[in-house]
Parts: sequence; structure tokens; C-alpha cells
Amino acid sequence: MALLTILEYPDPRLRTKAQPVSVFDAALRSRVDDMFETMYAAPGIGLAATQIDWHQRLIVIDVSENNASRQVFINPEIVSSEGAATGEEGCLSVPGIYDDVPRAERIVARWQDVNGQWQQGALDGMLAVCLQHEMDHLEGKLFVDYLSELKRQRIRKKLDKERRARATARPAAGGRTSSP
Ligand code: K1U
Ligand code: ZN
Repeated sequence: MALLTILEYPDPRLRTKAQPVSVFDAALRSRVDDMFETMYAAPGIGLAATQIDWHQRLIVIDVSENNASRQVFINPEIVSSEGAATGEEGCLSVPGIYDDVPRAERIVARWQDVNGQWQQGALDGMLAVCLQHEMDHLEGKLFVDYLSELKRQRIRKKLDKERRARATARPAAGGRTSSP
């Protein structure tokens, strides 16, 4: 298994629209394992393939408290939705930022499993919110797109500052460090 790099906002690759998965093979199952490992390590409750720069319609989610309920959604579609639920969301591609996002409260979704079998289910609560968030990723959409331009500007500045601070504290591989 491997830990994958998660793209961070405003990386333009996060805006790529993902293509349908058409091959259900061992390589796909290995990719799913790597995505779960990366998601648990982050830590997070969901991860879309877009976030690891793989532009296929693949999502992993585990909203359990003990990492014991892995769910894989391939080529997901929302069949119907009802109700409105606005709640605070985070995103591994926008680290440390949380804000309110309007979502449907309940959804009926269909998707393929790792064997290519179609599944359908009625989802609510955190699972419904998380699947809607992850499906946005597959369209190249981020939760910050629901916020004002002013908030997005502030978020970009904050993340930029944090990235610069990280780069100063730990120079990139191959970079020189000054001696005391
Ligand atoms: O898509 C992502 O970047 C994952 C994201 C999913 C999500 C969270 C909240 C609402 C909607 C979608 C995250 O997992 S952010 C981290 C997070 O919420 C969390 C991390 C550890 C424990 C519990 C939650
Ligand atoms: Zn996200």
C-alpha cells in the first residue's frame, strides 16, 4: 500500500472533471486500498480520486468512529434528493478551513462497487453530506466555491502563508540548508 499526495487548493488540477471508471481490475482495487490508507492517515472521512490527481470517478468514504466501515463509490449518481441540511464541512484539499455548506438532507444514490456491480441506496446524515461533497470533487468543484469571493481570497492567503512557512522550516528535497 502507499500514501498518496493530496492536492491542495488552489491547485488547478482540482478543477479537472473526472472520467467514468470502465475497468474493474486488481489495479483498481490497489488504488482503492491506497486511497483508504491516505484518507485514514490524513485523517479524513472521505477522499475523491481527483484529490490524488487521478481523474476517474472513484470515491472512498468511512464515516465510522473506528475506521471499520469502508465504502467505495464508483461512477456514483444521485437518483433523487430531498430536504435541506446546512452544516460545517472541511476538506483535506483545503486544510484547516471549515465552513457551512448547503446540501440535500437525504439522497438516493446509485454506484458501482469494486467488482462493477451496480448498487443503490438511500443515504442520510454524515454519509449523505460526505458523498455530495466527494461527488463535487469529481466535477472539479470544491466546498469553498459555495462561499463568498472575499472568504475564498482569505483562505487562499492563509494557505499560501502556511505553505511558505512549511517550505522555510523544511526545505524541499535537494534544497540547501544554511549551516549555523
Ligand atoms: O473530501 C475531503 O477532503 C474529505 C473531507 C470530507 C468531508 C468532511 C466533512 C463534511 C463533508 C465532507 C474530510 O474528511 S475533512 C476532515 C474531517 O472532516 C474529519 C477528520 C477526522 C475525523 C472526523 C472528521
Ligand atoms: Zn474535499
